[in-house]
Amino acid sequence: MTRAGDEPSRSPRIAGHALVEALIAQGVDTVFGVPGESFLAVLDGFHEHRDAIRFITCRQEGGAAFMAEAQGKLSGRPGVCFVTRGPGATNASIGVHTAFQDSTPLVLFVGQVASDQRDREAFQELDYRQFFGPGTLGMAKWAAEVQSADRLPEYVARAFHVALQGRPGPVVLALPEDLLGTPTAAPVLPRVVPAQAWPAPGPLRELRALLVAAQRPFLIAGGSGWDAQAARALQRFAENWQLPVGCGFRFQDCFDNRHPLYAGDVGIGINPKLAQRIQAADLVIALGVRLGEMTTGGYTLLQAPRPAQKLVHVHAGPEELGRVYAADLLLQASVGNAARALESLAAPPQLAWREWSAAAAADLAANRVPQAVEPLDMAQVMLTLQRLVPEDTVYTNGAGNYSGWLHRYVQYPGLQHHGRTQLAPTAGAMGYGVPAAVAAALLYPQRTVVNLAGDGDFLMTGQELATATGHGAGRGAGKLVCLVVDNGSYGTIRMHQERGFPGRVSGSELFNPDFAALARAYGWHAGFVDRTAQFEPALREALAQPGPSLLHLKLASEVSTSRTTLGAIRAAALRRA
Ligand SMILES: Cc1ncc(C[n+]2csc(CCOP(=O)(O)OP(=O)(O)O)c2C)c(N)n1
Repeated sequence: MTRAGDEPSRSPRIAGHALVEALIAQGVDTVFGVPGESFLAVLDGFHEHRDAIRFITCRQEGGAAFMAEAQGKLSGRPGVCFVTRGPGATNASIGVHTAFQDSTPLVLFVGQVASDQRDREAFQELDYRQFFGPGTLGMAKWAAEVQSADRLPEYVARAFHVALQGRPGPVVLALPEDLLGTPTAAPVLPRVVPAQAWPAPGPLRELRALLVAAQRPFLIAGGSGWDAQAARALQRFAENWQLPVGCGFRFQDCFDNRHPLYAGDVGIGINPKLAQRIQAADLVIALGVRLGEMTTGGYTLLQAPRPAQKLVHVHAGPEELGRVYAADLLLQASVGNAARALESLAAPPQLAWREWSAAAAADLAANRVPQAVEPLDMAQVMLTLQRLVPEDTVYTNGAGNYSGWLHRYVQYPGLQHHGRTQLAPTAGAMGYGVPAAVAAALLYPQRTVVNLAGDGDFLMTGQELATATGHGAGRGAGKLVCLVVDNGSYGTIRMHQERGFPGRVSGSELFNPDFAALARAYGWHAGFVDRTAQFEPALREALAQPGPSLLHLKLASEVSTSRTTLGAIRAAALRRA
């Protein structure tokens, strides 16, 4: 929509405006970014169309790219981020890498030097095709530089197709500065509907035969591309066949964690009983999930490259099928189409593994019983948290041992109920949780959003608290709460040090600010908690605020993970030495 008013209007239409119109045609109503003089014509397009689309100004491009990544996860459509050339693009690269490893659709637009300055190493010049790939393993699926103003809609449409089709992921489009100011009459193209592969009947019959012959099957679900219908179909498939279901690392919301067939999360800090069960399975069906290092316990739950179990891998990306494992059956299909096809597979009246599935559920229940920890018990904190916040709360985190409490004790509802409720980086990118929470709060103001961050993790992107305040995040019906777990160290690294170099602390200690005072300086409500009993009243007070809140949780530095202490890790390492 073009706004008429007392401002000078631009005529003729320039490519920077055409780009914003192309985004609106794709259904984008919010983009995240940090401005640069390289894309002023696009910023002017956002001004022109401000009734239809908003530009959320962030404080660092890493934060902006994480916000767009979270947008991609939550909406299932590409998140959109705008950054300037060289320094802006390199800052944003963490979000591109995270989107790649999480298979999240994302389009990063980067201002580029003017065409007549290319290849001179002009100011902040970078070759984005070299920097982002796709030859660079694990960055962009496609990186391109728009070649003409009239072809801009073609590039945008292709970017959306590439981001969404097959294994979803990030795309980078560089925008030469001169091109953005060039007039163009190119029409916008329609909203992209991704092409999706269906599983063929023959392999489905084979899959059914493998299931019928199994004694101890196990299903691991995960990856991107899930929607409510797919999650419902997965649940019915699991119910029809009474299959125990684990969720791949940080895809914990694709199966309802409260369901009797849920067996736990298959990731870092896995329940040892669950790891044993997967190793003892005679058939593993991996649905939608990559068989990456975290989901395979470092390629030990399934021995690489030839697992002891029979393996069926279903994935939308042909490049994932057979990447590591010599599977017994490979199906290339989108997760939605695959789940619907699996749901229609008729199960025999007698199933050999009912006790096996019940035992998996019992192991999970036992794993959720906390051991008492003094003076601040993070397990109780998680249980209290989930009791007090609404069921559709979105939980976010970055990387660090602290996230283990979230994954172990919070029960994510299946995404058929409230869409995605877990925003967490498979790539283990520290600093993800705060921007992801800010994005979720801005995109869904009626939803409560809780970020759990480590003290190391939090300060990587903590400046985005200002973005939240500036754009009114957490001021709607939903609350925005950040919980900072302060153990005075990069605790995960300290843990690894104690395992490999016991007692020799090096480079892992932290000086911390007063997190509550810092949050107040950003206009947030803040509180401090160092005992379990203080948490419930502090959280109630936070949830009663009209705006966002931060609670500084001071943890004893001796507490290392949800299962053990530094002292115990050190003692075990010394015994081994
Ligand atoms: C951006 C980034 N830098 C470094 C690392 C390596 N790393 C993984 S966990 C971790 C420490 C996390 O510390 P903190 O957030 O305090 O959580 P804790 O482990 O103490 O619970 C580090 C440095 C990483 N994963 N991501």
